[in-house]
Amino acid sequence: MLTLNDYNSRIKPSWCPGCGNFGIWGALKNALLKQNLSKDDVCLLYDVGCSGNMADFVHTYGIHTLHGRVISVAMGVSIANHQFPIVAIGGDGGIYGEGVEHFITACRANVNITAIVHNNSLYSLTTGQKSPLAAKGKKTKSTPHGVVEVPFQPLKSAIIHDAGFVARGFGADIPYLTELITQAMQHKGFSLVEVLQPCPTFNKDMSVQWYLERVKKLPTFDGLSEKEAFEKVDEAPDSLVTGVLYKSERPAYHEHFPQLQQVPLLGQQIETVHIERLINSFI
Ligand SMILES: Cc1ncc(C[n+]2csc(CCOP(=O)(O)OP(=O)(O)O)c2C)c(N)n1
Repeated sequence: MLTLNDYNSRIKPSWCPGCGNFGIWGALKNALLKQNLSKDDVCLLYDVGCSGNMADFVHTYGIHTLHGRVISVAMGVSIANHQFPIVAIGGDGGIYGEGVEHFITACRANVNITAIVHNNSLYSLTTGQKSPLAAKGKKTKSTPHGVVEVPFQPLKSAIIHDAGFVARGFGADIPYLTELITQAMQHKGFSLVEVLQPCPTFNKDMSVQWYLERVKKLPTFDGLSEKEAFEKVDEAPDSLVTGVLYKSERPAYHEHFPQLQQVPLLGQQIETVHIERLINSFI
């Protein structure tokens, strides 16, 4: 009989008191338990950041990757074994900044992974520089006169590129986030769960209270049309929509390859590779 404690490592979280990462950590473990996945039944991959530090606090199969690279490594794991539940965890800096090309590729490819993006609108591990989601004009350590660029639009980008499942949650609403992560993991194809999270240490003007006044839940888990989803997203920052914004039933990446229908790549008989012949073919 699995319990939540089975997912804990021996290391206690080192996040600041009040960090939104605690809620995401709790919801993720709830979602694993709800699906009856043991530590050997799932692979969690982590980016580098306060978010990625979760690698130390969770006890499952896992890989702590490089900054900005969690989605690309997760895609590789998925191509090797698309039947295995795979979750990529990272911050808005890593996934939407340095890793943005991998993010868009995963949406386009509809590769069978779930990405959980800890969105605190900042680089937190490196103590508070702007991220691609920092609002125009926001003063941060690296932008003392205010951010010049308009923010990246991850939810709209995921929808435009027809990702399988696009949702947004709030780190302080653990039961709702548990449901969103569970549904995302069950959905075939690329699933994005972006999570609004306060960073009480470096992003003081976006407190839990600030979020509580703005976060609005969608009434159902059915998903919206592209047009409706865009309209909801555009209500920010006065209203921050949470819930399942969009679902697409198009085939996942691996379903385009007949040779993967029966057995994943990992289980296939691969003929002996003559490495010299292979190298010579490139010369
Ligand atoms: C290739 C590379 N670039 C930059 C860094 C420095 N670095 C480490 S964490 C980080 C930002 C983390 O911000 P985010 O991804 O939003 O995660 P958070 O800490 O907010 O959870 C940066 C720039 C690095 N370690 N490696």
